Amino acid sequence: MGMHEPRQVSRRGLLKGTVGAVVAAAAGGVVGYTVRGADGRGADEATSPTPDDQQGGTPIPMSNDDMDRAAEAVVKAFPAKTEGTGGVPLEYRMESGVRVFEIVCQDVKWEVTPGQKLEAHTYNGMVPGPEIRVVEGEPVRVIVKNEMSQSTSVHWHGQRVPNAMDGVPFITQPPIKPGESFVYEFTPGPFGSHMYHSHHNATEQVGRGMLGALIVEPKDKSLEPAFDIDYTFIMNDMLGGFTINGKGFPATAPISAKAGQRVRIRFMNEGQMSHPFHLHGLTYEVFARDGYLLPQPFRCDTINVAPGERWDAIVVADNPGVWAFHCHILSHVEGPKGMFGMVTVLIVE
Ligand SMILES: [Cu+2]
Repeated sequence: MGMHEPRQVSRRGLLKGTVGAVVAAAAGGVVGYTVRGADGRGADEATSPTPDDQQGGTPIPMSNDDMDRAAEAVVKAFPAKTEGTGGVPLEYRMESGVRVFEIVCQDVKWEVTPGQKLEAHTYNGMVPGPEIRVVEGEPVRVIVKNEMSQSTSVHWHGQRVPNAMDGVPFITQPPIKPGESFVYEFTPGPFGSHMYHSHHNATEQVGRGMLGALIVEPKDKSLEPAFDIDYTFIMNDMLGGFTINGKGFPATAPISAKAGQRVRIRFMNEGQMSHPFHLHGLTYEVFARDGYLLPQPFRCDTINVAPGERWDAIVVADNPGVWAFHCHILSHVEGPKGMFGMVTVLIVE
């Protein structure tokens, strides 16, 4: 897909050294140009995604009316139906006081936007992998079976696990070869919003889907601020381009709240670029970074989420409407054919 097509190579050559997005007026209409790399990484960046021609460097000759029609059509298509939902809570069983989870690493086709079915590496066939929810201090066992054609491993990102459970091949364990299993055991902590992901051939394996949310609830729930609804946004920027929870706009999921509700949003970045998430019309109260409570929560409307980081915010739904909610690196979200990638909405009813 995308990044391997010759079209992309010529784009990179054409635009090498160009910075930012350019929309140039041309005789007889408007020619839209978009350039990846608004975050400074440049147009020849090798691992960068390009889900379709909306964000590459090829000039798209479009009349103004055509641009408006395309922008309207993609918004009207939202939320578009695609096969597969990621981040589904993972069931567990109790064995002698231990919460036991099972994960199978599988190669599947994953539909990122309608009709865009791509080769993915997954946990239990979904992107992101299933949400693992545990409680601080209550032991867990995760049995990982590898049914892929590549070796793999699982790293518990943000957890203070015993060294042998850290999931880094040749540093703490041998790789889990195809057909093999590995059993991870640890006692969760610190609490907060954490992640799990492959630590083997990770550019490809994490890029193509081997990531998930590891949510550690505090033993003492009063330590975290109160909330009514709990949403997780995991960002990635390889498989099918710029995604929230494994989907690109218009297939991203809208989130909603009733007036006055306190909405918790857990931002997690499993991608290779920073993604500053901007919420229209409302305010974040950011209270934790990487699970750790901030000494003083702060307010803002744009929170930069660097690769590997997690940020937790409360949004008080005090302004009714359908509010755009998106990464503010514009080449990750909007081009001449309208919005794509890391865009969703927060509906306040
Ligand atoms: Cu972004």
